Amino acid sequence: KVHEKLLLTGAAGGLGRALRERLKANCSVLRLSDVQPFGEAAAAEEVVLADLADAAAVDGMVKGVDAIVHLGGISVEGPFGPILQANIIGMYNLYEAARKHGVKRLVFASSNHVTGFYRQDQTLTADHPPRPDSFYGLSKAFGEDLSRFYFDRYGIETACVRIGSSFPEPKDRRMLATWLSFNDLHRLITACLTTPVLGHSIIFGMSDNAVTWWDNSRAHHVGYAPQDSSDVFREAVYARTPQPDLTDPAVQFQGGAFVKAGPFDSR
Ligand code: NAI
Ligand code: 15L
Repeated sequence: KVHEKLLLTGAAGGLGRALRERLKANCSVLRLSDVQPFGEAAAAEEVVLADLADAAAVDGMVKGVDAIVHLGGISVEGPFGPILQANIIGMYNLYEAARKHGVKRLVFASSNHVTGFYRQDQTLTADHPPRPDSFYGLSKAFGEDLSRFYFDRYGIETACVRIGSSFPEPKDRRMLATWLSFNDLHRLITACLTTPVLGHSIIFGMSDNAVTWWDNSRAHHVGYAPQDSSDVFREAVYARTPQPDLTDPAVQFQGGAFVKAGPFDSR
């Protein structure tokens, strides 16, 4: 086991639940955290409930771990207030705690919505500037910059994984390009946690899909080799979904429906 104690935030969420068993192979003890209760700790597990917006709670959550997989936060578009608390102030609290407690490596669940306003006929590398499609995407862009600052200033390494769409199966035509299987997600996180020199890396979280908008050539040092592909679902997805309307922004842009969300009157 490479890590003694690994912290997984967002453990009650969709990806947290998918990774709970898988990540046991990566560490001796898996500390699970979320703001909402999700049951008891099993053997070789710890459970710590914490709101990411609460600095003292986050400090306690981080103390004693040697690496962090950070999935916690608001995972969809919505009013700015909750995103500010969980994703922006939450990232600051997490990295301050990591700095104080000597955590040297994190994997941050960033999102394809950092670059959601690029068109679907553009292929991006990690060198393309962000073009967030939402308050949510903006908060992930902030998280990428914040983690880069903590690397440049304090040497804390982070992999910003711009997850595409990680669900059991691709749900629509867009997800044929963006799909990331749970097993590939685990492979990617494992690669980020174990590669000798990670630095501050941005990597697109996708399976080996034939249609893709992203090029991971800036991240060969991570050593991620996807083994799944959305291609096996293509026929079924085409059969159950309508012909795309090419004038629809959700079809033109990589972010899909996120590019049309809002506006939100309340904060
Ligand atoms: P999810 O919404 O199912 O899980 C997120 C978890 O974070 C929830 O259990 C929620 O209770 C927790 N959380 C929210 N606010 C919190 C706070 N203030 N303090 C502590 N915990 C809080 O989302 P999912 O799908 O599991 O995604 C996990 C991460 O991956 C998220 O950061 C999301 O933005 C990112 N991501 C996921 C993608 C996907 O396809 N599933 C795609 C791109 C990014
Ligand atoms: C995300 O960032 C969301 O967390 C997830 O729920 C999906 O909407 C995904 O992006 C996507 O773009 O499909």
